[in-house]
Amino acid sequence: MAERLVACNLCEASCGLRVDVDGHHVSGVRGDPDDPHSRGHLCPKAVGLAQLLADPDRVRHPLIREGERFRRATWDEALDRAAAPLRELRARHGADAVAIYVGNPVVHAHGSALASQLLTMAIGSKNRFDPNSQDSNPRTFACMQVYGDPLAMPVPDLDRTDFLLILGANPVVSKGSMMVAGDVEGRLAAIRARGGAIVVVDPRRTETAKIASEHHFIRPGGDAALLLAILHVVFGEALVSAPHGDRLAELRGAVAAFPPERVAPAIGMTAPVIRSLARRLATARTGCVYARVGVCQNEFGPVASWLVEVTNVVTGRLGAIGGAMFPTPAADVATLGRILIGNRWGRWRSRVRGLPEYLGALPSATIAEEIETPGPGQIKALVVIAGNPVMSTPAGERLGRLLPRLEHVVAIDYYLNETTRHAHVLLPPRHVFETGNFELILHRFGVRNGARYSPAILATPDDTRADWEIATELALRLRAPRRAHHFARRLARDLPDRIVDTLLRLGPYRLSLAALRAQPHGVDLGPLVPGVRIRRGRANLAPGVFLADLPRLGAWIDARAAALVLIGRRDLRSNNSWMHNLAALAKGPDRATLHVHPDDATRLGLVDGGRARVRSSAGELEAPVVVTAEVMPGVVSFPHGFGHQAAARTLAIAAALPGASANAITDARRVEPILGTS
Ligand SMILES: Nc1nc2c(c(=O)[nH]1)N[C@H]1C(S)=C(S)[C@@H](COP(=O)(O)OP(=O)(O)OC[C@H]3O[C@@H](n4cnc5c(=O)[nH]c(N)nc54)[C@H](O)[C@@H]3O)O[C@H]1N2
Ligand SMILES: Nc1nc2c(c(=O)[nH]1)N[C@H]1C(S)=C(S)[C@@H](COP(=O)(O)OP(=O)(O)OC[C@H]3O[C@@H](n4cnc5c(=O)[nH]c(N)nc54)[C@H](O)[C@@H]3O)O[C@H]1N2
Ligand code: SF4
Ligand SMILES: [Mo]
Repeated sequence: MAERLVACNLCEASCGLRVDVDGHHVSGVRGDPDDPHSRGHLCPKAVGLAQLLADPDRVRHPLIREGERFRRATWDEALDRAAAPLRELRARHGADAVAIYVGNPVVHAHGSALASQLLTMAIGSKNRFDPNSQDSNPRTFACMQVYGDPLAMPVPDLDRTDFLLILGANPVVSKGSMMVAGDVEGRLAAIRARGGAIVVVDPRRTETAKIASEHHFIRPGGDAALLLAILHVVFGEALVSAPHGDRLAELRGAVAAFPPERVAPAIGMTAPVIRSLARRLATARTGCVYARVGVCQNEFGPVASWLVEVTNVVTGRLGAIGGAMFPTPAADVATLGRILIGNRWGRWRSRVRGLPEYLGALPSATIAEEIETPGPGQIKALVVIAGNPVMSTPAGERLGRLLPRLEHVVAIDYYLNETTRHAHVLLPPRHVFETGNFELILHRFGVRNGARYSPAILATPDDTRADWEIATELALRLRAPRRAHHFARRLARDLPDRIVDTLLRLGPYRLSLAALRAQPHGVDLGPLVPGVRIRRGRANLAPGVFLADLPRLGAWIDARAAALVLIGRRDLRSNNSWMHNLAALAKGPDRATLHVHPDDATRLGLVDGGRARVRSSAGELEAPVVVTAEVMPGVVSFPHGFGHQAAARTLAIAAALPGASANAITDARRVEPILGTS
């Protein structure tokens, strides 16, 4: 048995692990106290990551569909069978007939991230989808508008801030999002230990709220309104300090219509609380607003995300110690992103509903209708890499019913999940312990600068291949003449590592992959450096696209809607729709429960431990009820990613778990108007 050092890549925390390896078998997983970033921290999912190696349901060789069944195939046969119909459909119906969905896990591995981009380019379709339209699009869009680049994203300087306002994020469970912080709970606890304050604003009293100094409920979707009211106070009380902001006067004019007294009743807060928040935020020695998924996944996500940036800028926190600071990554992915994807919005629109492209992708809310609606450009085939859109996109259940109608589906995934079970060809990737990894994208969001190369620690006994290799082989079959394959293959081999090596060498610390390999615990590159590293050095505080959406927000505020609103809930032993097939994470009480406030329970005749029927404009599900004052009145909470019964034949443990899919009742028609975020 030997101890190996490797990083977990399931979430942004990137915990350094010590793994006991016995041949192909992992017998133990511990946190690595010598990892300067994660400091020995880990969560139960690390054990799940090890169990993934041994999961009997994980696919270990290529599969080809024969009627209702799959049979084992060689890689050559499977790749040919994957590519030929894609070429044929493209020739017959045009490139847009082949759609591609790129799932969340590719963000966490440099080889997979580049693989997904290579496949996207090889397919060349306008119908490219990813989960960002349920996730981060409003955030990156706000950064693009305000700072000029979607990845020019300031992160909270957690280790030095005195006042942290957290909106719509639950880092104690999620471990941080677009905020890469090992041992995030320890870093948050340290804020209070040194006399600082954490204020959480969330419709649920979350695990993070419980370790904060203060928690306030907010009506879902209310953050944009709250921030306008905060800015109203900041301007009104002359607390502005915006050395890096342009168009301050327009911003001042825009917020004038949103005093706390107008906003408060609509968002379930009070004007004195809003005023106090504004004053403390603006006058704390150091301070920062941090917002994530809860602020994006609602009808005002883009405006709210813009106002988060603006609030940090006008309170003088941008690029300041303890404020919202720009990391200095060792290898910067932003340039690569500009070249490969282009920082654009609205280059094309979805065929049926006319929703805009953003960063090369259309909103996932349009997939089903693009499959369903006949005519030129209709989707006939789908390639899925590392995703499960049936579980993760709005109207996912409807998508599940449509997939069998497609002429061809190719999936690159460990599992035959609710989506990939409809594949005609399944191409299984390697486990991260078998491939080596550099967190290329995440270092853009580090609360401290650092870098780490995580080597392959196991030789695979399976007939699997790395995502990059699979993508290369598919791309060759889609685009290159046979005689060029041998040469192109050689050119592509190790290309992801070579790209990372080049970026490291060009980077500010003049590192290299070899230098990182020599530092197996990872290297700490110091605290964030003050300064505003954005184009022109100025922030545009008043982009027209957001100002134009304010009347809609004003109408929402004045309407004071009262309908029950559904929000999500993440769980420590769950990772979106997957990792539910692993004993270490599947055990324990049912998590797919509906949290209901006691007042609502009484009104609706619901009892703790009973069942509720939840109906939306899109569908219906049934869930066990937990009556709890931890959600605010008028709000119910239900997690996504559960309800695996449809995959009973291929996900034995997950399918035995109770639960229903939240995305059976999210309505694909209900998106915000700027980006089409669900
Ligand atoms: N254990 C675990 N960790 C994960 C994941 C997982 O599934 N499980 N998923 C990973 C992924 S893909 C992501 S993107 C990140 C997300 O990371 P976070 O953004 O930290 O994740 P959430 O826990 O969804 O936090 C969102 C919070 O917003 C609140 N909320 C909902 N609507 C509103 C609103 O309108 N306003 C406000 N202010 N709050 C609102 C919710 O109650 C919730 O507490 O987590 C990552 N980490
Ligand atoms: N209602 C509701 N819906 C949501 C959310 C919500 O809060 N509420 N959250 C949204 C968010 S933030 C996200 S990010 C999405 C996630 O949505 P998706 O990305 O569509 O789905 P995941 O559940 O992450 O599934 C990932 C799949 O990738 C496979 N996989 C894992 N690692 C690898 C790998 O290295 N290579 C390959 N090829 N495959 C791999 C897994 O087996 C799994 O099948 O869900 C979104 N959907
Ligand atoms: S917090 Fe858990 S899932 Fe995230 S990197 Fe650490 S061990 Fe992995
Ligand atoms: Mo996400």
